[in-house]
Amino acid sequence: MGHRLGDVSAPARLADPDEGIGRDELALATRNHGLPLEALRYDITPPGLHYVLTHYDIPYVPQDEPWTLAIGGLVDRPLRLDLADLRSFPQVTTRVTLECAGNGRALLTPRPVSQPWLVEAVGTADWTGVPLRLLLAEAGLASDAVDVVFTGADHGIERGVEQDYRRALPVDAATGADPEVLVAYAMNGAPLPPQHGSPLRLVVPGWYGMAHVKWLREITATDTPFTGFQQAVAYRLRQHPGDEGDPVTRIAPRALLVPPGFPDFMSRTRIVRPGPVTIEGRAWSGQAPVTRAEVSTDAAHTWHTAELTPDDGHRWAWRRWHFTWTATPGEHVLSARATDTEGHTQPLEAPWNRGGFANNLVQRVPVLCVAADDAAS
Ligand SMILES: Nc1nc2c(c(=O)[nH]1)N[C@H]1C(S)=C(S)[C@@H](COP(=O)(O)O)O[C@H]1N2
Ligand SMILES: [Mo]
Repeated sequence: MGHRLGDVSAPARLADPDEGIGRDELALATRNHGLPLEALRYDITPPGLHYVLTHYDIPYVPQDEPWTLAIGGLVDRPLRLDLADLRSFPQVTTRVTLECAGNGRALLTPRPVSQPWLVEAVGTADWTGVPLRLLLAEAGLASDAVDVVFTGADHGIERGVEQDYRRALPVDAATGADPEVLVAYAMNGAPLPPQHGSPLRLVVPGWYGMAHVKWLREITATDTPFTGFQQAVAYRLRQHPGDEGDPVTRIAPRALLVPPGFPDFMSRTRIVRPGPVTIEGRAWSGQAPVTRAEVSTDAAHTWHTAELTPDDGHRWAWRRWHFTWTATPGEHVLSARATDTEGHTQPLEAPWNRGGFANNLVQRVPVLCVAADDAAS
């Protein structure tokens, strides 16, 4: 490992002021698809509509191939567990809204050149697996462990550094009971699909996607903070290349609209008819439970309280909200905003950092209201 094919100290590139999305970004965007926003209607995202992000290749793991999860490092009893071993532990199912930390990146100016998400890097699933804290207890986690490192089976190069996909959690987060981190073997009651980490992945409720290591094959406890690429170089909030930057952790609040009406093919502008229009969407926050969703129907952002569906106990999943708008002929901009119990909410100016992480800018949805009689036939 660590074979150098470039310069890791070279920062990721920012696009020039008028530079369009490049072929390299397009190549990533075709592999890593988003949630079609109309699928925000479902409580649980149907198979295939959940967003996908994979840095390197999806490992080829035939269904009948044996898989071993190794648990080692600073533990009293290193373990090697196959899927049957994992199924013998208590099983927990948690509904979790997963969002990529890079969601919103392509809306930034200047644009960090990477996976160019607009707002659609999100999805919700019921994940089933073993609580990580039980596995670490079984292995006898040492009291001086500070980080728990998770290694995926995928391998690639990032800014010249060859590596396995690796991320760590601080011991407190790894052993916590609320949220409870899962080593998951099922998604929506079925074995994990290849693109979502078959046969095993980590699920860290409330945290941005990078923490949920897919194709999980190794868990290692360490007595020093993990300094791998995805921890110390990527996923930090930096204004300048030399900044140490705070680590990206929990999901900032966000609300999105189910696109109202119907779209214009190229511009994606939404067309609605005059009169009452139900505006609905989802709101979530990994920082604290969402308590408020608001809607604005004017460009000046006058906020109106939307109705949140009653809390159904799925703390780590998005909540539905709805609002009735009386549409009048002409052009409009619709927005929504989520606020959580700790008062975190969404900004009207994009929070910029070099990686384009955690941009939870309020969404703006252009809508054209026309009577059916006036519509082109
Ligand atoms: N092994 C591995 N795990 C990974 C990744 C990866 O590239 N390799 N990508 C991470 C990122 S950045 C995100 S956003 C989520 C995406 O999970 P999904 O594809 O199941 O939606 O997986 C995370 N886990
Ligand atoms: Mo991500």
